Amino acid sequence: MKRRLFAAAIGAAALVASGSALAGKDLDAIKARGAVICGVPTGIAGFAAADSQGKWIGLDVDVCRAVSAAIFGDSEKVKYVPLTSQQRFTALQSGEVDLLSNNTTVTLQRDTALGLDFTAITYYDGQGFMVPKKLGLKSAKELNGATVCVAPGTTTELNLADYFRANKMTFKPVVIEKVDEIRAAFYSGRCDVYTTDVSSLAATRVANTPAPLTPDDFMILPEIISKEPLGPMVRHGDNQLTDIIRWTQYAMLEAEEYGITSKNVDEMLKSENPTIKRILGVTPGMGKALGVDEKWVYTIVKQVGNYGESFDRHVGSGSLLKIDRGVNKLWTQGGLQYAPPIR
Ligand SMILES: N[C@@H](CCC(=O)N[C@@H](CS)C(=O)NCC(=O)O)C(=O)O
Repeated sequence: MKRRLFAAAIGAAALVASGSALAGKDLDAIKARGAVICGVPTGIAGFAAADSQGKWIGLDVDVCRAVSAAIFGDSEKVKYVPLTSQQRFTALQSGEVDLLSNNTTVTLQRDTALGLDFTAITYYDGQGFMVPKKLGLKSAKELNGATVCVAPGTTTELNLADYFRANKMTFKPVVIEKVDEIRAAFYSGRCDVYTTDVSSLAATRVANTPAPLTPDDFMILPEIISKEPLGPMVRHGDNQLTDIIRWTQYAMLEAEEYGITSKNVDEMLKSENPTIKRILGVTPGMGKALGVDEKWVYTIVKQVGNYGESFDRHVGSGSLLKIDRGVNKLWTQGGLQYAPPIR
């Protein structure tokens, strides 16, 4: 009996010790500072771009806002740091930002070799090619010998080389770090082709085509040459912060799945559905488990919206981009967006 008690005491001590080791310094620093510092792209319409008042808007921005809502009960406690693809990992490693919400593709090497972790996939993307229609191309297989604009430090660069090699074609890369300068090079005709994630190509075509050219002068070729699952990244070592960011994404998906929107979330507090009661904290427990307020999902949905609302508003049917939800539909509608249960 005595021995069993002793073993139980050691077990409890180990739990406490590991608990405090896992609730790490990054979350503490965020709380002490009173703001989340979020690394975002320098400007991709619909995903992360500052408006004329300097307010950051977009699907990637909503990830930061939702994390802020979960931690502070207020989606506006965010500082945005615009980063190029080349700068992003160093900025996170050095502690300049707390997280990246920066159209970053999950890959094995990034997850293992950088001292960084991915949380959840916020957008399933793929790499494509944009060309002027006047070139009269129908397929990426016709790009032999093309001059291709591409950003450094990206999966894009690697896939581009693989694709051309696999198809026995050659290309001349024009590698430019700043997205503004890539666009300028492409639109001035310095490159025949611009390659990156198709979401960014769609955004660039709609929002950045300089007059007198129009978006209709350009097309995205049909081939999608890679998988680009995009998601937020954090540093290794603060598992509680990682959990909060991961479950913030799942919360936005769960809310959509259960029909909870920014418009009806107050009504939904009265729902008899046990799952909805748990999600919204009417039945407590989930917030405590995550180390945030029980109303965390309520606050995220009220202030930011569910995933579908955010998608439609910024990049989908309610936006200029009009990107089809495609594989980013919920799994219940034939898509890949699937959140584990909040329970
Ligand atoms: N998803 C790819 C490509 C990411 C990428 O190239 N992002 C660029 C342009 S779409 C970017 O965010 N640039 C930020 C900027 O320069 O504003 C990756 O993770 O390597």
